[in-house]
Parts: sequence; structure tokens; C-alpha cells
Amino acid sequence: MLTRIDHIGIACHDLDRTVEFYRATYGFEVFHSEVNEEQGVREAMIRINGTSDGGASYLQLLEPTRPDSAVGKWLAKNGEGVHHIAFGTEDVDGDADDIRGKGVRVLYDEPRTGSMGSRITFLHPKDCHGVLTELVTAAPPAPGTPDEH
Ligand code: MC0
Repeated sequence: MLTRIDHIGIACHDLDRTVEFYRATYGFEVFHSEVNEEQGVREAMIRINGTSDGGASYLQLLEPTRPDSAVGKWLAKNGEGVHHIAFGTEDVDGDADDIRGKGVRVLYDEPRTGSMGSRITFLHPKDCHGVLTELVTAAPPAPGTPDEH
């Protein structure tokens, strides 16, 4: 079951400058940052709020590490802006199977590794009214930190 907005992915040309905009304008600080070479992105996660299922909602700022990556291609065509939305679920495998059964293209046979050790898959934007849609199961929290992701 999809229980929350996990994050909104925002494509940008310059991650450091975009992070600074969110800090200076809204007072948001970076919660986590990493490079995901498989996805071709350098990313910063800005935590907006926790939720009742123990997850959280984030803005995910994404700078491409190479022009032929998904975000690099999208930026070249569209410029900066909202790239995808991501729904949180405790069962990305089961939800992906259910949605595939409804005729929506799920882009990966098996979920891959996403931000902060999460497991992720994507739905094709052409099957979702133009919205690239991601499903996310967050990594289990570290012992003693039940709300830390
Ligand atoms: C492409 N299209 C989009 C779109 N990207 N529409 C809405 N939102 C997007 N983000 C549209 C194009 O405009 C085009 O439409 C058609 O889809 C085909 O696009 P393309 O430029 O020819 O590119 P493809 O087909 O090679 O790839 C599109 C596809 C790809 C969605 C399959 O971007 C993909 O695999 N995305 C999933 C992975 C991803 O996005 N990773 C980056 C975030 P027209 O009408 O012109 O034909 S990584 C991430 O988010 C991780 C780190 C995490 O959350 O933890």
C-alpha cells in the first residue's frame, strides 16, 4: 500500500547552488547527500517532515553526473524543475507487481538501490499521465533510531 509522499525529485544543473537556494530562501538544511552512479545522479535530500508510518517526506535535489543519464537527458530537454514524484510503501515488490498487473510499465524487473539504502522502482511516465513515478521502500532504521530515515 502506498502510504505517503516519500519525495519529490527536482532536477538541477548545479546542486550546490540549488541547495543554497533552499537554505537561504526557506531555511531547509540538507539531511543526507550521496552519489548514485547507477542512476547517474549527485543528490541532496532535504527532509520536510516525518509521518505516522515512521517514514518521512523529502525534497530530492538531483544533479546529473553524466549527460546521458535519465536526469541529464531530461534537463537538456526541459531545463530545471520537477522530475518525478515518489510514493512510499512498505512493500515495493508487491506494489510494483500489483501496478504491473494493471497494465502500467514498471521499468525494473527487480527494485534497485535508491537514496539512503532504499529499494526503488519507477513507472513509465507515458503510462502515468506524463508523471515519472517512483515507488520507494525505505531502508530499515538503524537500531535505536526508529524515526531516523
Ligand atoms: C522522460 N520523459 C518524461 C520524463 N523523462 N516525462 C515526464 N517526466 C520525466 N521525468 C518522457 C520524454 O519527454 C519522452 O516523451 C519520453 O518520456 C521518452 O523519454 P526519453 O528522453 O527518450 O528517454 P528514455 O525513453 O530513454 O527514458 C525515459 C525513462 C528514463 C523514463 C524510461 O528516464 C528512466 O528510466 N527513468 C527512471 C530512472 C530515473 O529517472 N533516474 C533518475 C532519478 P516524448 O513525448 O518526447 O516521446 S534517480 C532517483 O530518483 C534515486 C536516486 C532515488 O530516488 O533514490
